[in-house]
Amino acid sequence: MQRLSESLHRELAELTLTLPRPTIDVALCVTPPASADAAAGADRLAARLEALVATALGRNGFRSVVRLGGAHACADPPEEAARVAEGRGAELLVHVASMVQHGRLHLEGTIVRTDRSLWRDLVGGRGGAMVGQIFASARLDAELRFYLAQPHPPLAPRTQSVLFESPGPVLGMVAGDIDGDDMDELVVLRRRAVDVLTLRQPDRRARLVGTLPLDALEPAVTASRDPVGTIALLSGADGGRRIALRVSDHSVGMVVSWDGERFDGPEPLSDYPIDGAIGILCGTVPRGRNTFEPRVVPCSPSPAPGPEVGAGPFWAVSYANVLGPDGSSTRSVGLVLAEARLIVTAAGVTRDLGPTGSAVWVGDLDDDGVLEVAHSAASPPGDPDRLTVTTLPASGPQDGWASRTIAGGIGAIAAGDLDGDGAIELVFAELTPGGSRIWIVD
Ligand SMILES: [Ca+2]
Ligand SMILES: [Ca+2]
Ligand SMILES: [Ca+2]
Repeated sequence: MQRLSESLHRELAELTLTLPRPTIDVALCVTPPASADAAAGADRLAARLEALVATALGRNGFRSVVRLGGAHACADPPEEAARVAEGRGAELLVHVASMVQHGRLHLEGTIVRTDRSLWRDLVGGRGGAMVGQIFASARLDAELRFYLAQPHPPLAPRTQSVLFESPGPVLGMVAGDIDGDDMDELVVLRRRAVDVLTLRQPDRRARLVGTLPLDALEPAVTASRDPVGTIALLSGADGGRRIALRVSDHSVGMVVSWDGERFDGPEPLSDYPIDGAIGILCGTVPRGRNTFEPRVVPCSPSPAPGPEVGAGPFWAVSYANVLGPDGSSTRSVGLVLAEARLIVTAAGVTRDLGPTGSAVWVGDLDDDGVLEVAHSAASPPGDPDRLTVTTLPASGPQDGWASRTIAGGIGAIAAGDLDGDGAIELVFAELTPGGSRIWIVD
């Protein structure tokens, strides 16, 4: 819902630029998706979407928003509803249809004028004519699935296959929509480059669509050192996402962006970026070490202290805001301590999940509002490894599933809806003698 709200706000902000004056009275009607008709949630969803659009209209200076109230008032064609809207004193009608397709909720709004004289005098023509359109779309998260009575994707995967062979060791991976096309990309950090991969229908083959060489920008870590590297997505107020990364203690951190065709940047960033979802947080590595100090800090130039993440140095950390069916958000942290124990804090409760490898990811894999923790095995570096997923409801850890055992160690884990079907895929990088093998479980 938050995503939809931000998306609507941006669309309406553009639309207001084209209006003769922004402070006008509008009427609003929203039709729930046909798939919600059978569910008890259809009316609640329509009311929720109306509230969402009304908030976005209010934020954009529309003077008063009259809700026409439910599907019966949102008649097709919009000319009918425009007459009702005019009777309620509105100059414009925002007529929104919603539909569920490929695991996403789409909103399509037509903005039509009524026959109120002032508006007609300004732009001419008859009531019912379209003056603008708005579009918004969001993946079905736990909240939308609850309202729409849509089933959750299965948690346990059916297949495990190689997605991509990457040259050199992978230091970190993140998945997210970095170019704003509503599809998640996979961003892979190597010692000397960062790659953008896409996985698109219909063939669902991984495609390397961009590579930014890092050698030209900064000296990369020498092969003899144990590399330390981190990568995080920073979410901006405009809904855009930038990539923050650092490959070694010999380099500096940087922020770059990707527009779908090329990289832009870099801007410098202090320390090692480790999270951009709950705040732009950095970790620090003392010189000569390869574990992080126990405190994370807001990335430079902000001077404020950050949250404590644990009692001692750590290998890796993963943050998530898990959305519940009621729209509430719960912060979760997964932490791999230097002594190789996995510590997870969710809803204010901290649990020790026992021995672990150095790779960790936390989040809601199946959009049911309950946290999952994915981590590598507590095996010595270079030994065979496997990925384990544990579900962590308030009552305590529950067994999830484990991947097939692979020959090399797992260096990084990421998750996102890479193929655009609405369900999240989990990917992990296996370090091999010649480079890295990126696996996908689906
Ligand atoms: Ca994208
Ligand atoms: Ca879950
Ligand atoms: Ca998917």
